[in-house]
Amino acid sequence: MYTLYWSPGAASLCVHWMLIELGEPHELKKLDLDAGDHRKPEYLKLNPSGLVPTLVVDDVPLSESAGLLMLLAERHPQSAFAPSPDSPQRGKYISWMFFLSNTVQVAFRDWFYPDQPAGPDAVEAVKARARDRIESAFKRIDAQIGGGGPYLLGNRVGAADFLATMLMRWSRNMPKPATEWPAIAAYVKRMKGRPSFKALYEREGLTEWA
Ligand SMILES: N[C@@H](CCC(=O)N[C@@H](CS)C(=O)NCC(=O)O)C(=O)O
Repeated sequence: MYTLYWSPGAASLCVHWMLIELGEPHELKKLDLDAGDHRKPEYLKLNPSGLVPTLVVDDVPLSESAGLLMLLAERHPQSAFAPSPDSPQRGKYISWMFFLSNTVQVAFRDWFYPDQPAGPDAVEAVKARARDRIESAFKRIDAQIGGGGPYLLGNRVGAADFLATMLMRWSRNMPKPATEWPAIAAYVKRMKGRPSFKALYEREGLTEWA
C-alpha cells in the first residue's frame, strides 16, 4: 500500500499517474498549497523540504518525484516502465530521468517561483533565462522523440514519459508551450489518449490541457 501526498497538477501528478497505470492500491492525501498545508509541522515531518509530492512506501516517507517514479518502476518490474539494469537502454533511461528532473524541472521552478533564486528585483531576468532553458530542453526532447519515438525511449511507454508529459503540461500557458514542437505535439496526444490519463484528470479534478 502506498500513500501519496499530492496537490492537483503539481509535481505529484506524474507519481499519481504511474500509480494508476500500475493498478497498485494507494491512498491519496490531498494538500492545499494555497492554504500552506505543505508547511505545517505534521507535513514537514514527512517532507522536510515542504514540497509536494511525498510518497509513503512501507511506512517510509520519500520525496523527489523523478526518484519516486524510478522506485515504483523498480518495485513493479512487470510494468516494464524502466529498462532492466542489463538492458542497453538503461543508461539512456537514467540520463533522461536526471535531465528531466534536474535540468527541465528545475527551470520550471524558476519560471513558477522566479523570486526565489535572487529576490524580487531579478524576477524578469530569472523568468527569461528559465524560458530559454525550457525551450531549449523541448527542442532536444522533440528531436529525441522525432528521431526515435514514439515514446521518449523508443517503442515502450515508461517512467520518463509520465515525467516528461507532466513537464510539457506545465508549459501550457507559457509563450511557447511544448506542443508548439511537432513531435512533442503528437507525443502529447498519444500520452493523453491513455485511459489512465482520463482517470488521473478525473481524480485530480483537472480540466485545462485535457
Ligand atoms: N524536486 C521536487 C520539487 C517538488 C516541487 O517543487 N513541488 C512544488 C509543487 S509542483 C511545491 O511543492 N511547491 C510548493 C512550494 O514551493 O512552496 C520534486 O520533484 O518532488
